[in-house]
Amino acid sequence: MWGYLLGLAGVVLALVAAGLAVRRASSSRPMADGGFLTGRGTSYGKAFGVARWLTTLDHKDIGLLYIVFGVVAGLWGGIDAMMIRTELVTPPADVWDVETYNELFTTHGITMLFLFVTPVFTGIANYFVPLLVGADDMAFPRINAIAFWLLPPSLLFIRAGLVTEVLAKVLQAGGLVVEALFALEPPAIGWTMYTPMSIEVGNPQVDVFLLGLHLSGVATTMGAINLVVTVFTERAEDVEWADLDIFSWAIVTMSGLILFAFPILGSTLVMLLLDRNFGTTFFLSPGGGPLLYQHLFWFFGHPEVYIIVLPAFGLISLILPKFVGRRLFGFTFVVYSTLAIGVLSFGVWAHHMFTTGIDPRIRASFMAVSVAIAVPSAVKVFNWLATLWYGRIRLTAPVIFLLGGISIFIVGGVTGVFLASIPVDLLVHGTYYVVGHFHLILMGIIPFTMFAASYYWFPLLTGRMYNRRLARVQAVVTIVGGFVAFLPMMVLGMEGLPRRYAQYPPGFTFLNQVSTLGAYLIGAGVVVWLYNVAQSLRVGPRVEDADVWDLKETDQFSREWQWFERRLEERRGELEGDD
Ligand code: HEM
Ligand SMILES: [Cu+2]
Repeated sequence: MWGYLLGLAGVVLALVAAGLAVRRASSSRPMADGGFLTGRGTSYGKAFGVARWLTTLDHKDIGLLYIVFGVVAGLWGGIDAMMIRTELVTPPADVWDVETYNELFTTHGITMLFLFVTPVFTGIANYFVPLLVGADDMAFPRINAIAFWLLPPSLLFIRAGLVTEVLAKVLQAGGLVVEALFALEPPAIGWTMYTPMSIEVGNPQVDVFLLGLHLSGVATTMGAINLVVTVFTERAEDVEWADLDIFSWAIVTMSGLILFAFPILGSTLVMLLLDRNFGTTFFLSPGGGPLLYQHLFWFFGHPEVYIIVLPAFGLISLILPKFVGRRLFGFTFVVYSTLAIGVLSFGVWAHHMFTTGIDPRIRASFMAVSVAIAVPSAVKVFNWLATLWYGRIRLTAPVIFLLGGISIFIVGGVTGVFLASIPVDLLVHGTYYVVGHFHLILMGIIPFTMFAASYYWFPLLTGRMYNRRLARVQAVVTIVGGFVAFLPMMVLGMEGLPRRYAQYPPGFTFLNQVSTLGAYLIGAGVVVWLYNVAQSLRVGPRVEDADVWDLKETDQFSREWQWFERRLEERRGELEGDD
């Protein structure tokens, strides 16, 4: 088992090293300072084709790699979600068996949080933060590449169970039986990996999974350090802190949270691995017990929630004003509320533990902070609404997505305040109410702002325009799907349906079917998005004028668009030169 793992890790490292060596060899400009990019411009010699993507150090290329990787992982996690909801169409566990169901919600949760959201936002940050702050590239281009290339192996480790099973069956069909490949089954321990279950489960894939998760944490931390250093040290001279755009503020705060939260996750995972394999008792009763695990996990886990929503808030605050023709209302308040959320998010972890029997006095103070953290979130909502007020709203696809996202966020946020109140939590803990609440927020705000950003920046990213009508249709379908999928869950939860069950009493059938219908609508929306992106990449009309959204009119033609304009002009110059 361990030999197999070490071998795999060795291959991965060798590939990364080889990639960097090729990169170094093909780089026409030696970097004597060990990879710290100085001087202007990043137009050092680029390789072509596949080699270019494998060896690139350009923040824009790496940003795109992150985004593509995250989308692929998100599709995989989304398929899990569709499979979960398909199972729940009928009361008995008849579509997939109970074990498969448990594996599905485990891999769905983990994949969405660690391999979809974080990489996509890191990718957007990689592409745009340097442009927005006027930096030539990220502070450490090489670390940037390494951080990205750790992700594909961590995805494989985390999801190895399914991959190895398919591989094993293919080999078996060819007459070759590899026992080791059959030994790995997808983990079924929930994304929170609560002890003692996660320690006692024999499945060796759990160890591979924990290592993969650890690896993704290392990658995320490296990326975060790079983003913080970039904003602090690589800003152009004319970009003071007061001029820093709202998205970069959000990214700096997110990265700061990562630096404090992910090391805790890493340590916890190592302790878990030690308990599983080397007889330690960190999380067994003679040692710290399962409660210690939960404290450590949620000390990481709650900030993680904000790690993934802060960039979404940042994108809303950045994009919304562009289509309203007004500056963001109360810019400084939005910045301060971002920072406040960042700090407070470390003080609320025990609201995930209200029902574990911790001291009621401690519990009450966690309730107070949990309710208090709603204030800076509400500040943001009020600022968005004030921005919309008196604005000339243009109903483009990005705006429809943002409006849908804000509305869903309001519902999800308000239901969260109830959840933060101990008496309510005692009632609905572990029910579908919780699933409904966090999906309204996670689904409503994260993919929605990603879709909005993908349309808003599509011309800049690809030089082409997308199909606007199709995009608006997609926005409406996805928003409707979001409400239809997750509002019924709130009701199911209040009626007492527990989460994580593959089967349920027939009385809950109707609402479950409605919820599944909503999920399929979201799935259809994603397919439409993929189609639109693929088609527009091929045949979308070329963008000639960088001011696609008439931003000059309202004095919001920000740095990334100015960069795009320069680039279009350079292209044009080159073309004319050719004639
Ligand atoms: C079409 C979209 C989605 C659907 C239909 C969906 C559906 C579900 C369902 C039915 C569960 C299982 C609940 C249970 O039995 O406890 C679940 C769990 C979960 N989902 Fe989603 N989901 C979607 C999108 C997302 C997104 C975008 C994220 C994160 C950004 C996410 C994160 C999670 C997490 C963390 C869990 C917890 C797993 C657990 O209970 O251990 N989901 N989802
Ligand atoms: Cu929390």
